[in-house]
Amino acid sequence: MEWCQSIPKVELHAHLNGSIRDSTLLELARDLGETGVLVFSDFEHVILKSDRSLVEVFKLFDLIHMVTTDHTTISRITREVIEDFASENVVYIELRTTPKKNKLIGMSKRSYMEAVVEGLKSINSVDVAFMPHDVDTHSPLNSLSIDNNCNVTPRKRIYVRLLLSIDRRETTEDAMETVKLALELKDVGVVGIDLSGNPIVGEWTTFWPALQFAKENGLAITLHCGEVPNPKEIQAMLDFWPQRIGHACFFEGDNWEKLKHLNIPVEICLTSNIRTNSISSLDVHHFADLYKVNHPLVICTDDSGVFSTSVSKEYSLAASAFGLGKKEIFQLARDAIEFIFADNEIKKILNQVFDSYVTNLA
Ligand code: 6MZ
Repeated sequence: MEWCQSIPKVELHAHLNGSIRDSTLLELARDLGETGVLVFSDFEHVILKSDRSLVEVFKLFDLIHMVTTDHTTISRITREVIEDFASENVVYIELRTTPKKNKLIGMSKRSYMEAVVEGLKSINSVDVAFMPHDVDTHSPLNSLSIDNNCNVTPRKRIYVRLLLSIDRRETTEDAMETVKLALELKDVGVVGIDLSGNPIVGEWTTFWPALQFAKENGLAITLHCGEVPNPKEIQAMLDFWPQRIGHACFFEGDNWEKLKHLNIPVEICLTSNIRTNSISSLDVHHFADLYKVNHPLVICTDDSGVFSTSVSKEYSLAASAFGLGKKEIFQLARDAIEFIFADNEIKKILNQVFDSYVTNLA
């Protein structure tokens, strides 16, 4: 686990509101409890529960969203989530979040995203490079920081890109609004679109026009795909040919073969799949089959807060469950660079980061 923490890592499937620290959630809920908006003890009970079905997870998200409604909180959780990933040596993250509207507090999808960007700008404990032009101005490797006692320590650097999520509860118009916003926010590091939300809600045909529009306009797409058994939808999603998919738990027959044939990278979220009972145990997890045939894979957290996990824990779990050694784990972490949505310049930088880790060990 310690070793998994020490290596550089790439996180490509992390939902902002699923990655909040428990301590922050409880603090926010306590504040709202005091104003009578919610009953704190009910909230505390749900937050600290460790095993949840997929249905319960989505009820929990509704609760989380109740306490993270305002702009200031969105900026705060963005800051904390990025600090947490950077602290375990995640060197590149694509953080995804669903832009939300709330007329009561004057929040639009755009102002929600501006709050996310404010959160990124407010981080000073680590170097955060999220604007596309940051690439030219930063050296790829850790910089140095000097404290009041003149101690020099390397400062961690994390490259951040954003994915805007379409929630499966949304209409075609809502989805289109998110895609247009993503196009407008490319200059602050938005690189793609995610389709997520409760997999038993909504129809693929509702989201297709917006996703197609996104694709035509150069945004990369990742879809939550096969989180529940729905072969028709899985087939339609594969026909759409997204750049990546998340989960892929309930693939069978032709769809499974097609996934392999198309070589679409899969974002694997081990703890999430087990905790939501999508997969009964790691012994039967599809990671093993895909890994065996060299299918492109990336290990991710999904919701590090909700599932009490971290990227390091997920790698450590993969190592023990599938018998992978340090060499294989390091390669797995490094291979993820190929599947990021940011441009080749960033890929080059990330390769240097991994190279320098190896050089420093030698
Ligand atoms: C599908 C998920 C998810 O967008 O408010 N989300 N969607 N499957 C999952 N696996 C368990 N985990 C999270 O983050 C929370 C939202 O992300 C999606 C859900 O829509 C959830 O409401 P944001 O930052």
